[in-house]
Amino acid sequence: MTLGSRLRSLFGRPERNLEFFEDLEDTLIEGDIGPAAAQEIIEALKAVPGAGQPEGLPARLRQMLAGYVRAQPLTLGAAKPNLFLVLGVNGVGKTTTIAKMAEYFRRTGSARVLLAAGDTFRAAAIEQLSLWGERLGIPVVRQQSGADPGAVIFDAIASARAREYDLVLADTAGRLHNKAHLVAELAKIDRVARSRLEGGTYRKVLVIDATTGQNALRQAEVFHEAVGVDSVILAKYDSTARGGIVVPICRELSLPFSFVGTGEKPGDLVPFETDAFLDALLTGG
Ligand SMILES: Nc1nc2c(ncn2[C@@H]2O[C@H](COP(=O)(O)OP(=O)(O)OP(=O)(O)O)[C@@H](O)[C@H]2O)c(=O)[nH]1
Ligand SMILES: [Mg+2]
Repeated sequence: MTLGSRLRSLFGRPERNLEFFEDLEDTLIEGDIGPAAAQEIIEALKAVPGAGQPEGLPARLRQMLAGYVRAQPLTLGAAKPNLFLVLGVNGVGKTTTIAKMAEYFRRTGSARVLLAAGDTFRAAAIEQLSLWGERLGIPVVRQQSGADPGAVIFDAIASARAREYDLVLADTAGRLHNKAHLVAELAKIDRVARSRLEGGTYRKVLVIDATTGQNALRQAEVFHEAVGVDSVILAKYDSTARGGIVVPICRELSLPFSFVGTGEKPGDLVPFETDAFLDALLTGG
């Protein structure tokens, strides 16, 4: 059951007693809101005058959740090229999200976009990105499988500068199971990126999969600690309305969300907006 449908049945109960608040807390925790936020919310809701009355609590709950959620658009600076380095564990939707972002920035900002095949590790990752490039008519800077991802991104920045591209979207491999290696590799890419960009906006963008729940918080912690994440994208917020994990990521790590992925096609990416997110979270399903 989705958080939305569970909340609907809870709020349909006539009583606002201890049991109601306990069940509400459990429901929020099971909805990935996290125990700390759930507890804060319950305390605050109980303290609302007339909390025993059936009315008013859904709106107050929504208001509290809105207070945790941070939305911040990803935007391009005037200096070229800008670089968005796309991070995340295997299968969350990095490569697809890159294709969608390319399409988004081209459509909304007339940006000239270049893709960098920085996932040189997974078999077929370079081909997958190249295929997106062909479909969208967007060039892809690539080297052979197994190449140094830092070198690929170095090349991509040089190429973007020479050809006056606005934005480089760089793919990376998501090897969370080998944390030491991941940290070392990302630190190296990060050094290359910072040393090669001349004033362009550089953002490290983490993709999480809305359907994975609590695990996504752990992923965000690991990547944030490793290289410092600037922005998070919530992918796969279409099939289920599971997305409560946004709350602890914003609350505990102070990270903002920039986009929501809502499907597998290039157009299936929209800017993250708190109201739309909460509509889907609280009333979806
Ligand atoms: N429904 C849905 N599917 C998505 C979304 N984003 C990505 N996918 C699908 O999720 C699967 C994995 O996407 P990829 O983009 O290959 O993920 P990745 O993180 O690059 O994966 P690796 O390269 O293996 O680490 C693909 O089947 C995508 O089509 C989304 O927003 N909604
Ligand atoms: Mg990929």
